[in-house]
Amino acid sequence: MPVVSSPSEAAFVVGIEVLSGIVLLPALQCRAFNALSDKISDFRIKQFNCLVNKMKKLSGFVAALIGVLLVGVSLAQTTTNTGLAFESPWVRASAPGQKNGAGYVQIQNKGSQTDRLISAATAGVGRVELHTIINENGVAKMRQVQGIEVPAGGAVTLTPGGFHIMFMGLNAPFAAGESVPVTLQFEKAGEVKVNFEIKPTTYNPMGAGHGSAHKH
Ligand SMILES: [Cu+2]
Repeated sequence: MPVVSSPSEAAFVVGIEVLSGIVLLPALQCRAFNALSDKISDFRIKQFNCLVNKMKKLSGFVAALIGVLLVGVSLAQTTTNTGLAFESPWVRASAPGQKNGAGYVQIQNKGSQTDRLISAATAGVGRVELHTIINENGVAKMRQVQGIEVPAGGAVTLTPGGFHIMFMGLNAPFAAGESVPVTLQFEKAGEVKVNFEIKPTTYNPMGAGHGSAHKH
């Protein structure tokens, strides 16, 4: 490579060398090939065919390169879409005879767009709803909500006394030590599968004195 003095000059030289490598070199090779068979009358046709073949190989390479770039772009897209993280997903083990359960988790949004949890689903449960707790004249009541917002660059915490995923009509009780596979549906991120760990009935993430104010 020639000695160069500035970065732009270097880029120019590299550009020229790459160009000559992918366009001029095949042309020169074709000329050399044809020079060996100069007795052949259809010299120009042969040279043309030789060049076409070289270009076909080159376009195959370029197509492969574009493919690799597209895969890279789609991976980057996937990373953005799943900019959600799930901290300590859990449900409480069912008390004897209990037919409902509630799921809690902290959802972090590392992306730059606000997202919304719009539904949840799991097998073996009659119905799954998104709920919050409201205080009505000093009485805590559950209310269904259409979505739970996850602010961009922030988090929302589903916790006893607040937002929760309501599992209604369990076919079998939640048994401590097992887990509940839940498919969460987000407005932007789409479907995300999260395993909710089943904690003992005595489990309280907030410590003593801050137990759930409501019963399901
Ligand atoms: Cu509820």
